[in-house]
Parts: sequence; structure tokens; C-alpha cells
Amino acid sequence: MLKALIFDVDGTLADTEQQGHRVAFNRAFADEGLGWDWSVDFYGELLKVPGGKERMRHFITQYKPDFQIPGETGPAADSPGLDEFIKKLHKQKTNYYLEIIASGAIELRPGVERLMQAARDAGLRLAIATTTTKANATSLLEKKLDLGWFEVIAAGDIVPKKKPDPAIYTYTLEKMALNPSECLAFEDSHPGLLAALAADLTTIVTVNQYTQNQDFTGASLILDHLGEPDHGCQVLGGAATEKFTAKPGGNDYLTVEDVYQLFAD
Ligand code: XBP
Ligand code: MG
Repeated sequence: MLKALIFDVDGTLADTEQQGHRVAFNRAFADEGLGWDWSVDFYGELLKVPGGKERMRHFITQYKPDFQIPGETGPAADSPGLDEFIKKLHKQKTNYYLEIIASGAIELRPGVERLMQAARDAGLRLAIATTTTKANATSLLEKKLDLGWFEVIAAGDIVPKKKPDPAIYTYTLEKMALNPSECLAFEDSHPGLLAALAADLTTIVTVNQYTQNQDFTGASLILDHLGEPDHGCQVLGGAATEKFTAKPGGNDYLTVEDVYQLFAD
């Protein structure tokens, strides 16, 4: 029986990547005078690496092999100081990201608040399972939702391995003392879907401009967003598509009744 909904954050609750994380990374790079500026398109490539610290390491090793950490000689990729350097940069980036979220500039995606509110009214429990930092996740939930709605906020380095590893989802299930069969996950990306599926979670995907062409095999439903009564969504695929498209009154937005329906075998 369905007991809880578990939401990814970046790309699922809000389109935080292009105008949030990407801008924050670039501001941190500018502070350090690195001359790095991740374009919208290039960032889409880098997003294939979950985790901001991991993404910066990937960027340096793959795209900046001659980069030397200021004050050091020799390639940064071989430097014992690379972890420290990345950690410092990531802290600066997170501060900029928190400023952007605090400004309210990044809105929730369609249907997120509506579905969460309806799920709570129906007695479902809510949780977060995200790769970003807890501070980042919490800031968005505080700004645009209600932090008290979420029983667990599982984020970032709380687990040893990031998505597509299932660790963040299994951690969330453990904290909630729930079985995967009692929960439904919401994701936006291929790595996120892989993580949820590896944790045996039924998963609904809402794509975004960065993830729309990724592989979502195994998702129960693939939508362009969750929809609102005055802003219909499109069904893009998923094993349970017919359950949603067949519902009386059309499939213009995902309701908590749809969620129960999708969940029922
Ligand atoms: C998406 C991520 C995160 C963000 C950047 O997380 O991969 O790394 O891109 O945030 P989600 P950090 O699981 O919510 O989709 O720099 O804090 O990692
Ligand atoms: Mg995501």
C-alpha cells in the first residue's frame, strides 16, 4: 500500500540547474579568477556527472588537464591538494546558490506544490532524496514550500555514493522505516531514475530541458511536468501510460488519485 512520496530536488521540484547551480559555479570560478565559464549547453554535458564536487573534478581532469592549482606546480589532476581546492570552490558556489534561491528567482515546477498538498491531505508522507547539499535542498523547501512537510531530507554526502547509486534512496527508506513497495519516487534525470529503480522504487519522471532526451526505461510514467488544472501536461511514455491516459476527464495533470491508480497493480 502506498505510504510515501519521495522527491528528487534539482530538475524535479524546480529547474535549479541552468539559472541556479550553473550561475553559482560560474560566480565561484570568477571569484578565483579561473577564467572558467560554463555555458548553458556545456553545463548540460557536465550534468551527466551527478554531484557538484564530482562535476568540477570531472571538468578539471577531462577539460583542463594543464590546469595548476594557484601556488602549485604540476597538473591539478595529480595534486594531493585537488580535493581541498574543489571543496573550497564548492563552498563558495553553494553560498552563491543559496543567495539565488533566497532571492526567490527560481520557481517550483508546475504541479509540485499542488500534488504535495493533495498527498499530505490524503495522509501520504513526504521525503526528499537529492544529490545536492542539505543546505541547498532545505533553502528551496523553506522558500517555496514548508520544511515541516518533509519527514526526511536525505541529501548530498550523507551517503558515500551519489546517484545513480541507490544509496540516497535506501537511506531515505531506512529513515522512514518503509519498504520500497510502499513508496513512489519522482525524478528528472537518467542517473536519478537509475538510483530510484536500483532501490526498487516505482518512479515517475518529469523531464526538463537538460534531461528530455535521456533514457527513462523503467519509469512508470514520463511527463513533461506534473501539470496544473490550467496548465496541462504531456504524457511522454512509461510502462503505466495507459493507466494515466485512460483516466476519465483526460490526463492534463497528475492527481493523487492518479498516483494511487498508477501504484495499484
Ligand atoms: C542534482 C545534482 C547536484 C546539483 C548540484 O541533484 O547532481 O549535484 O547539480 O548541486 P538531484 P551540488 O539529485 O537533486 O537531481 O553542487 O550541491 O552537488
Ligand atoms: Mg534531479
